[in-house]
Amino acid sequence: MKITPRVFSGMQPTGSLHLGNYLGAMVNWIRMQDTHECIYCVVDLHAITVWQDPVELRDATRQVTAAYIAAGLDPAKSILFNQSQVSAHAELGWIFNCVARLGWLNRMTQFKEKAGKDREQASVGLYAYPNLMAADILAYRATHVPVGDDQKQHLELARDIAQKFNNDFRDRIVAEGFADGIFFPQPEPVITGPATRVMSLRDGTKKMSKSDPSDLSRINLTDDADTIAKKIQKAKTDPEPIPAEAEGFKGRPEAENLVGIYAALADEPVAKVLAAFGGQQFSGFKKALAEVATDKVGRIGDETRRLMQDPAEIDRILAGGAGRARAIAAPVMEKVKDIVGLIRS
Ligand code: AQP
Repeated sequence: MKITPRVFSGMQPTGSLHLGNYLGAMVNWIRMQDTHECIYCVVDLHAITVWQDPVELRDATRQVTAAYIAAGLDPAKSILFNQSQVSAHAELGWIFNCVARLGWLNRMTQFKEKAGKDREQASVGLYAYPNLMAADILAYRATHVPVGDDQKQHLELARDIAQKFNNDFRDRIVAEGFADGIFFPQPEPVITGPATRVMSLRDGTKKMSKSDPSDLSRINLTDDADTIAKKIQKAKTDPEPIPAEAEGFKGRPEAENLVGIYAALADEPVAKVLAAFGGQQFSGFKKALAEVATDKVGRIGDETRRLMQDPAEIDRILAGGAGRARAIAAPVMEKVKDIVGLIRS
Protein backbone atom coordinates (compact mmCIF):
# COMPACT_ATOMS: atom_id res chain seq x y z
CA MET A 1 0.00 0.00 0.00
CA LYS A 2 2.33 2.72 -1.28
CA ILE A 3 1.61 6.44 -1.01
CA THR A 4 1.11 7.70 -4.57
CA PRO A 5 0.39 11.28 -5.73
CA ARG A 6 -3.36 11.81 -5.45
CA VAL A 7 -5.52 14.95 -5.41
CA PHE A 8 -8.57 15.48 -3.19
CA SER A 9 -10.78 18.53 -2.76
CA GLY A 10 -14.42 19.42 -2.20
CA MET A 11 -17.03 22.17 -1.93
CA GLN A 12 -20.11 22.50 0.22
CA PRO A 13 -23.59 22.42 -1.33
CA THR A 14 -24.67 25.39 0.76
CA GLY A 15 -25.91 27.52 -2.14
CA SER A 16 -24.74 28.14 -5.65
CA LEU A 17 -21.02 28.30 -6.31
CA HIS A 18 -19.44 31.69 -6.97
CA LEU A 19 -16.46 33.19 -8.73
CA GLY A 20 -14.30 32.80 -5.59
CA ASN A 21 -14.91 29.04 -5.51
CA TYR A 22 -14.13 28.86 -9.22
CA LEU A 23 -10.98 31.01 -9.35
CA GLY A 24 -9.66 30.05 -5.91
CA ALA A 25 -10.00 26.29 -6.25
CA MET A 26 -11.75 24.90 -9.31
CA VAL A 27 -9.37 26.31 -11.91
CA ASN A 28 -6.63 24.24 -10.27
CA TRP A 29 -8.92 21.21 -9.98
CA ILE A 30 -9.50 21.30 -13.73
CA ARG A 31 -5.81 21.76 -14.49
CA MET A 32 -4.74 18.90 -12.22
CA GLN A 33 -7.05 16.36 -13.87
CA ASP A 34 -4.51 16.06 -16.69
CA THR A 35 -1.55 15.32 -14.45
CA HIS A 36 -2.93 13.52 -11.38
CA GLU A 37 -5.44 10.98 -10.14
CA CYS A 38 -8.16 13.34 -8.84
CA ILE A 39 -11.05 12.88 -6.41
CA TYR A 40 -13.56 15.76 -6.19
CA CYS A 41 -16.34 15.67 -3.68
CA VAL A 42 -19.53 17.56 -2.91
CA VAL A 43 -19.18 17.74 0.86
CA ASP A 44 -22.78 17.41 2.01
CA LEU A 45 -21.82 16.26 5.53
CA HIS A 46 -19.95 19.55 5.99
CA ALA A 47 -23.00 21.45 4.75
CA ILE A 48 -25.20 20.10 7.55
CA THR A 49 -22.92 21.55 10.24
CA VAL A 50 -25.33 24.46 9.87
CA TRP A 51 -29.05 23.89 9.30
CA GLN A 52 -29.99 22.96 5.72
CA ASP A 53 -33.48 22.45 4.36
CA PRO A 54 -33.44 18.75 3.28
CA VAL A 55 -35.15 19.36 -0.09
CA GLU A 56 -32.86 22.29 -0.88
CA LEU A 57 -29.78 20.32 0.19
CA ARG A 58 -30.50 17.59 -2.33
CA ASP A 59 -31.05 20.15 -5.06
CA ALA A 60 -27.89 22.07 -4.13
CA THR A 61 -25.85 18.84 -4.15
CA ARG A 62 -26.98 18.20 -7.73
CA GLN A 63 -26.42 21.86 -8.67
CA VAL A 64 -22.85 21.82 -7.39
CA THR A 65 -22.17 18.55 -9.22
CA ALA A 66 -23.58 20.06 -12.41
CA ALA A 67 -21.42 23.17 -11.91
CA TYR A 68 -18.31 21.00 -11.45
CA ILE A 69 -18.99 19.29 -14.78
CA ALA A 70 -20.00 22.51 -16.53
CA ALA A 71 -16.76 24.17 -15.40
CA GLY A 72 -14.70 21.37 -16.92
CA LEU A 73 -14.45 18.42 -14.55
CA ASP A 74 -14.74 15.20 -16.46
CA PRO A 75 -16.41 12.35 -14.50
CA ALA A 76 -14.63 9.84 -16.73
CA LYS A 77 -11.22 11.25 -15.73
CA SER A 78 -11.84 12.37 -12.14
CA ILE A 79 -13.88 10.73 -9.40
CA LEU A 80 -16.96 12.92 -8.63
CA PHE A 81 -19.30 12.01 -5.79
CA ASN A 82 -21.07 13.33 -2.71
CA GLN A 83 -19.35 12.73 0.61
CA SER A 84 -22.22 11.03 2.48
CA GLN A 85 -22.24 8.11 0.01
CA VAL A 86 -18.82 6.98 1.23
CA SER A 87 -18.98 6.07 4.93
CA ALA A 88 -15.18 6.10 5.30
CA HIS A 89 -15.31 9.91 5.66
CA ALA A 90 -17.48 9.80 8.79
CA GLU A 91 -15.69 6.76 10.25
CA LEU A 92 -12.24 8.25 9.87
CA GLY A 93 -13.62 11.61 11.02
CA TRP A 94 -14.53 9.98 14.34
CA ILE A 95 -11.09 8.47 14.74
CA PHE A 96 -9.58 11.90 14.04
CA ASN A 97 -11.89 13.43 16.68
CA CYS A 98 -9.93 11.23 19.05
CA VAL A 99 -6.53 12.22 17.60
CA ALA A 100 -6.96 16.01 17.28
CA ARG A 101 -6.63 18.12 20.43
CA LEU A 102 -9.15 20.66 21.68
CA GLY A 103 -6.41 23.29 21.76
CA TRP A 104 -5.85 22.82 18.02
CA LEU A 105 -9.52 23.30 17.17
CA ASN A 106 -9.80 26.30 19.48
CA ARG A 107 -7.38 28.14 17.19
CA MET A 108 -9.49 27.69 14.02
CA THR A 109 -10.50 31.13 12.78
CA GLN A 110 -13.25 29.84 10.47
CA PHE A 111 -15.15 28.39 13.43
CA LYS A 112 -14.86 31.69 15.28
CA GLU A 113 -16.17 33.59 12.24
CA LYS A 114 -19.00 31.17 11.46
CA ALA A 115 -20.12 30.59 15.05
CA GLY A 116 -20.03 34.34 15.72
CA LYS A 117 -21.00 35.68 19.11
CA ASP A 118 -23.49 32.92 19.86
CA ARG A 119 -20.86 30.19 20.08
CA GLU A 120 -22.82 28.12 22.63
CA GLN A 121 -25.51 27.59 20.00
CA ALA A 122 -23.15 26.39 17.24
CA SER A 123 -23.32 22.68 16.40
CA VAL A 124 -20.61 20.31 17.60
CA GLY A 125 -20.21 19.41 13.92
CA LEU A 126 -19.24 22.97 13.03
CA TYR A 127 -16.54 22.85 15.71
CA ALA A 128 -15.20 19.45 14.60
CA TYR A 129 -15.46 20.34 10.89
CA PRO A 130 -11.66 20.46 10.35
CA ASN A 131 -11.31 16.88 11.66
CA LEU A 132 -13.83 15.67 9.08
CA MET A 133 -11.97 17.65 6.42
CA ALA A 134 -8.74 15.87 7.41
CA ALA A 135 -10.62 12.57 7.10
CA ASP A 136 -11.94 13.53 3.64
CA ILE A 137 -8.38 13.93 2.43
CA LEU A 138 -6.67 11.13 4.32
CA ALA A 139 -9.30 8.45 3.67
CA TYR A 140 -7.67 8.43 0.21
CA ARG A 141 -4.16 9.13 1.56
CA ALA A 142 -4.28 12.12 -0.79
CA THR A 143 -1.09 14.12 -1.22
CA HIS A 144 -2.31 17.35 -2.87
CA VAL A 145 -5.27 19.55 -1.95
CA PRO A 146 -6.14 22.45 -4.29
CA VAL A 147 -8.07 25.03 -2.23
CA GLY A 148 -8.49 28.77 -1.79
CA ASP A 149 -6.33 30.72 0.63
CA ASP A 150 -8.98 30.60 3.40
CA GLN A 151 -8.46 26.84 3.81
CA LYS A 152 -4.75 27.10 4.62
CA GLN A 153 -5.29 26.77 8.38
CA HIS A 154 -7.52 23.70 8.02
CA LEU A 155 -4.90 22.09 5.80
CA GLU A 156 -2.22 22.70 8.42
CA LEU A 157 -4.47 20.98 10.94
CA ALA A 158 -4.89 18.00 8.59
CA ARG A 159 -1.10 17.76 8.41
CA ASP A 160 -0.86 17.86 12.22
CA ILE A 161 -3.48 15.12 12.52
CA ALA A 162 -1.65 12.92 9.99
CA GLN A 163 1.59 13.37 11.89
CA LYS A 164 0.07 12.72 15.32
CA PHE A 165 -1.65 9.56 14.06
CA ASN A 166 1.66 8.35 12.61
CA ASN A 167 3.46 9.14 15.90
CA ASP A 168 0.78 7.74 18.25
CA PHE A 169 0.54 4.43 16.38
CA ARG A 170 4.10 4.20 15.10
CA ASP A 171 4.80 0.69 16.43
CA ARG A 172 1.54 -0.69 15.04
CA ILE A 173 2.13 1.03 11.70
CA VAL A 174 5.57 -0.59 11.44
CA ALA A 175 4.08 -3.97 12.49
CA GLU A 176 1.52 -3.62 9.69
CA GLY A 177 4.36 -3.49 7.18
CA PHE A 178 5.03 0.27 6.82
CA ALA A 179 8.73 0.11 7.63
CA ASP A 180 9.21 3.90 7.74
CA GLY A 181 6.34 4.28 10.24
CA ILE A 182 4.39 6.53 7.86
CA PHE A 183 0.81 5.53 7.18
CA PHE A 184 -0.72 8.91 6.35
CA PRO A 185 1.11 11.35 4.05
CA GLN A 186 1.39 15.05 4.87
CA PRO A 187 -1.10 16.55 2.39
CA GLU A 188 0.24 19.59 0.52
CA PRO A 189 -2.01 22.60 -0.05
CA VAL A 190 -2.11 23.76 -3.68
CA ILE A 191 -2.93 27.47 -3.41
CA THR A 192 -1.83 29.16 -6.63
CA GLY A 193 -3.00 31.72 -9.19
CA PRO A 194 -3.80 35.44 -9.15
CA ALA A 195 -7.11 34.94 -7.28
CA THR A 196 -6.51 32.62 -4.34
CA ARG A 197 -8.70 34.91 -2.19
CA VAL A 198 -11.47 36.63 -4.15
CA MET A 199 -13.05 39.39 -2.11
CA SER A 200 -16.65 40.59 -1.87
CA LEU A 201 -17.72 43.05 -4.60
CA ARG A 202 -19.26 45.21 -1.86
CA ASP A 203 -16.35 45.20 0.61
CA GLY A 204 -12.79 44.50 -0.49
CA THR A 205 -11.79 43.41 3.02
CA LYS A 206 -14.31 40.53 3.22
CA LYS A 207 -14.00 37.28 1.27
CA MET A 208 -16.58 36.53 -1.42
CA SER A 209 -18.83 33.96 0.19
CA LYS A 210 -21.99 31.93 -0.49
CA SER A 211 -23.42 32.91 2.86
CA ASP A 212 -23.06 36.71 2.47
CA PRO A 213 -26.64 38.03 2.75
CA SER A 214 -26.03 40.44 -0.16
CA ASP A 215 -26.26 38.74 -3.55
CA LEU A 216 -24.51 41.82 -5.00
CA SER A 217 -21.39 40.80 -3.09
CA ARG A 218 -20.68 37.83 -5.35
CA ILE A 219 -20.93 36.57 -8.92
CA ASN A 220 -22.69 33.22 -8.84
CA LEU A 221 -21.73 30.67 -11.45
CA THR A 222 -25.44 30.59 -12.39
CA ASP A 223 -25.82 34.36 -12.95
CA ASP A 224 -26.88 35.46 -16.43
CA ALA A 225 -25.04 38.09 -18.49
CA ASP A 226 -27.23 41.01 -17.40
CA THR A 227 -26.87 40.13 -13.71
CA ILE A 228 -23.09 39.77 -14.00
CA ALA A 229 -22.80 43.15 -15.78
CA LYS A 230 -25.04 44.80 -13.17
CA LYS A 231 -23.07 43.37 -10.23
CA ILE A 232 -19.75 44.47 -11.72
CA GLN A 233 -21.09 47.93 -12.48
CA LYS A 234 -22.28 48.25 -8.87
CA ALA A 235 -19.04 46.83 -7.43
CA LYS A 236 -17.47 49.13 -4.86
CA THR A 237 -14.39 51.05 -6.06
CA ASP A 238 -12.62 54.26 -5.02
CA PRO A 239 -12.36 57.61 -6.82
CA GLU A 240 -8.72 57.10 -7.96
CA PRO A 241 -7.90 55.75 -11.44
CA ILE A 242 -6.51 52.23 -11.84
CA PRO A 243 -2.84 52.18 -10.77
CA ALA A 244 -0.11 51.48 -13.32
CA GLU A 245 1.81 49.22 -10.93
CA ALA A 246 0.92 46.75 -8.19
CA GLU A 247 2.39 49.01 -5.46
CA GLY A 248 -0.49 51.37 -6.19
CA PHE A 249 -2.95 48.85 -4.64
CA LYS A 250 -1.83 49.81 -1.12
CA GLY A 251 -4.93 50.69 0.90
CA ARG A 252 -7.15 49.98 -2.14
CA PRO A 253 -8.52 46.43 -1.59
CA GLU A 254 -11.46 46.85 -4.01
CA ALA A 255 -9.18 47.94 -6.87
CA GLU A 256 -6.80 45.06 -6.19
CA ASN A 257 -9.69 42.60 -6.10
CA LEU A 258 -11.25 43.66 -9.41
CA VAL A 259 -7.90 43.69 -11.21
CA GLY A 260 -7.05 40.26 -9.73
CA ILE A 261 -10.38 38.87 -10.93
CA TYR A 262 -9.76 40.24 -14.43
CA ALA A 263 -6.24 38.76 -14.51
CA ALA A 264 -7.49 35.35 -13.38
CA LEU A 265 -10.40 35.26 -15.85
CA ALA A 266 -8.31 36.49 -18.78
CA ASP A 267 -5.43 34.21 -17.71
CA GLU A 268 -3.00 37.15 -17.80
CA PRO A 269 -0.46 38.36 -15.22
CA VAL A 270 -1.64 41.30 -13.08
CA ALA A 271 1.26 43.41 -14.46
CA LYS A 272 -0.10 43.00 -18.00
CA VAL A 273 -3.60 44.06 -16.92
CA LEU A 274 -2.14 47.12 -15.19
CA ALA A 275 -0.08 47.97 -18.28
CA ALA A 276 -3.28 47.91 -20.34
CA PHE A 277 -5.63 49.73 -17.91
CA GLY A 278 -3.31 51.78 -15.63
CA GLY A 279 -4.35 55.43 -15.42
CA GLN A 280 -7.90 54.73 -16.70
CA GLN A 281 -11.12 55.24 -14.73
CA PHE A 282 -13.02 52.24 -13.37
CA SER A 283 -16.03 52.77 -15.65
CA GLY A 284 -14.18 51.56 -18.78
CA PHE A 285 -12.37 48.79 -16.91
CA LYS A 286 -15.65 47.50 -15.47
CA LYS A 287 -17.07 47.13 -19.00
CA ALA A 288 -14.05 45.05 -20.02
CA LEU A 289 -14.30 43.00 -16.82
CA ALA A 290 -18.01 42.36 -17.39
CA GLU A 291 -17.22 41.09 -20.88
CA VAL A 292 -14.58 38.62 -19.78
CA ALA A 293 -16.68 37.49 -16.79
CA THR A 294 -19.81 37.01 -18.87
CA ASP A 295 -17.89 34.96 -21.39
CA LYS A 296 -16.47 32.50 -18.79
CA VAL A 297 -19.22 32.42 -16.20
CA GLY A 298 -22.08 32.63 -18.72
CA ARG A 299 -20.96 29.42 -20.39
CA ILE A 300 -20.69 27.60 -17.06
CA GLY A 301 -24.18 28.79 -16.05
CA ASP A 302 -25.76 27.72 -19.36
CA GLU A 303 -24.20 24.27 -19.16
CA THR A 304 -25.18 23.86 -15.48
CA ARG A 305 -28.81 24.63 -16.34
CA ARG A 306 -28.72 22.13 -19.21
CA LEU A 307 -27.29 19.39 -16.96
CA MET A 308 -29.85 20.14 -14.23
CA GLN A 309 -32.64 19.16 -16.63
CA ASP A 310 -31.63 15.54 -16.08
CA PRO A 311 -31.19 15.03 -12.30
CA ALA A 312 -31.28 11.24 -12.67
CA GLU A 313 -28.14 11.42 -14.81
CA ILE A 314 -26.42 13.53 -12.13
CA ASP A 315 -27.39 10.98 -9.47
CA ARG A 316 -25.99 8.24 -11.71
CA ILE A 317 -22.66 10.09 -12.01
CA LEU A 318 -22.53 10.57 -8.21
CA ALA A 319 -23.29 6.89 -7.58
CA GLY A 320 -20.60 5.79 -10.05
CA GLY A 321 -18.05 8.14 -8.48
CA ALA A 322 -18.99 6.96 -4.98
CA GLY A 323 -18.33 3.35 -6.02
CA ARG A 324 -14.87 4.28 -7.31
CA ALA A 325 -14.14 6.35 -4.18
CA ARG A 326 -15.22 3.49 -1.88
CA ALA A 327 -12.85 1.12 -3.66
CA ILE A 328 -9.93 3.39 -2.70
CA ALA A 329 -11.08 4.29 0.82
CA ALA A 330 -12.23 0.83 2.01
CA PRO A 331 -8.76 -0.79 2.18
CA VAL A 332 -7.38 2.37 3.85
CA MET A 333 -10.10 2.13 6.53
CA GLU A 334 -9.40 -1.57 7.05
CA LYS A 335 -5.73 -0.77 7.71
CA VAL A 336 -6.70 2.13 10.01
CA LYS A 337 -8.88 -0.24 12.05
CA ASP A 338 -6.07 -2.80 12.27
CA ILE A 339 -3.61 -0.09 13.33
CA VAL A 340 -5.93 1.38 15.97
CA GLY A 341 -6.90 -2.05 17.33
CA LEU A 342 -10.53 -2.30 16.25
CA ILE A 343 -11.80 -5.83 15.53
CA ARG A 344 -13.32 -6.19 12.06
CA SER A 345 -14.88 -9.15 10.30
N1 AQP B 1 -13.63 34.05 -1.86
C1 AQP B 1 -12.91 32.98 -2.16
N2 AQP B 1 -11.76 33.14 -2.86
C2 AQP B 1 -10.99 32.06 -3.19
N3 AQP B 1 -11.36 30.78 -2.88
C3 AQP B 1 -12.50 30.61 -2.19
N4 AQP B 1 -13.14 29.50 -1.72
C4 AQP B 1 -14.27 29.88 -1.10
N5 AQP B 1 -14.41 31.20 -1.13
C5 AQP B 1 -13.32 31.69 -1.81
C6 AQP B 1 -12.64 28.16 -1.91
O1 AQP B 1 -13.70 27.39 -2.45
C7 AQP B 1 -13.60 26.06 -1.95
C8 AQP B 1 -14.93 25.57 -1.44
O2 AQP B 1 -15.37 26.25 -0.32
P1 AQP B 1 -16.58 25.63 0.53
O3 AQP B 1 -17.76 25.43 -0.29
O4 AQP B 1 -16.11 24.43 1.27
O5 AQP B 1 -16.89 26.70 1.61
P2 AQP B 1 -16.26 28.01 2.00
O6 AQP B 1 -14.79 28.05 1.89
O7 AQP B 1 -16.77 28.31 3.34
O8 AQP B 1 -16.90 28.89 0.84
P3 AQP B 1 -17.95 30.01 0.97
O9 AQP B 1 -18.39 30.42 -0.36
O10 AQP B 1 -17.42 31.07 1.84
O11 AQP B 1 -19.20 29.29 1.63
P4 AQP B 1 -19.95 29.62 2.94
O12 AQP B 1 -20.42 31.02 2.79
O13 AQP B 1 -21.05 28.62 3.00
O14 AQP B 1 -18.98 29.48 4.05
C9 AQP B 1 -12.49 26.04 -0.92
O15 AQP B 1 -11.32 25.54 -1.53
C10 AQP B 1 -12.31 27.49 -0.59
O16 AQP B 1 -10.99 27.80 -0.21
